[in-house]
Amino acid sequence: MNNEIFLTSETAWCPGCGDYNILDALKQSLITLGKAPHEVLIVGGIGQAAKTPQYINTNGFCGLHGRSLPPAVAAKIVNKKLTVIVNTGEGDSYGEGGNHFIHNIRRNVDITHFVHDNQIYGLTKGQASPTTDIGHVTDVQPNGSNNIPMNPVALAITLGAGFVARAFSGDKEHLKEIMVEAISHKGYSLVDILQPCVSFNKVNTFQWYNKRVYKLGKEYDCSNKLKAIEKSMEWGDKIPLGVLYKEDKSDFHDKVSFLRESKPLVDSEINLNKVSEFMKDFL
Ligand SMILES: Cc1ncc(C[n+]2csc(CCOP(=O)(O)OP(=O)(O)O)c2C)c(N)n1
Ligand code: SF4
Ligand SMILES: [Mg+2]
Repeated sequence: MNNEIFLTSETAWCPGCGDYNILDALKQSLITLGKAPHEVLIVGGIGQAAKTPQYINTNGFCGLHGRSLPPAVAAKIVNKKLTVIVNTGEGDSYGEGGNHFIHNIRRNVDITHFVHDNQIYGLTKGQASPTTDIGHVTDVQPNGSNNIPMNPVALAITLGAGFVARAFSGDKEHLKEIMVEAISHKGYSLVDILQPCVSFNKVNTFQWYNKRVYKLGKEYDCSNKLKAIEKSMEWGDKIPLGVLYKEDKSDFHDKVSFLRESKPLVDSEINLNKVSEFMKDFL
């Protein structure tokens, strides 16, 4: 299988945008895992990152802003054979979709969540997002953002997520390795991907991240939750990249016996007599 299999048309992203490497790494990780296009569903909400389903030749779904996780969860529940991957922005994931983010971690449905975190609302031209640092000046925050930025990786670990990682779109090979590991993980997996927006975020540039990011070494124990929380709090002069926390645990299908034992809906036989009987209740 080669890269061609996941090729699609041109994108509407700006030249130099950090989203390109994420799309490339996503395609390469699917090839590494031997996935065929029909076995994969990519889901987005609304935003620049959320356009990803339109730029890759797999099944795709774009929902509403902040509502990328519910359709992804629904698709996985009715078809456990499908590899379901959400690709969307940090505004979509942690802002308007914040409630879904929190409760989805608690449910632990086996989906992968790649957040293109550019610390800005890209599509709507540069307003502060949930991860914008304090003091960051934008057109609508002329005195600098004064809200405390969210720390999605620390939040996910404390909520009980079984796979939490951080990657950087400027290091495509490392990003691909993390993506492969995240997709292979059973249960919800989060990868917060630092993604420069070259048009509307003039602070958090490729150079800004390059100066700060470093990879977690072999000595780092990603099964130690307290250490992982401590590591996930690191931000500023030093930003760790890699799998911060990993734990095998029961996923949603394991916990619901009907789902565990039944076939995907698409492979189930449909008894039209029973459907007609059921429909009579609505007449
Ligand atoms: C329900 C709803 N609320 C708000 C918007 C406006 N809106 C569209 S994209 C967006 C923010 C996008 O930021 P992010 O999710 O970080 O994605 P990016 O464009 O940065 O990749 C907003 C607020 C919308 N389209 N629909
Ligand atoms: S506005 Fe920013 S996030 Fe959107 S395509 Fe351009 S560089 Fe990328
Ligand atoms: Mg954004």
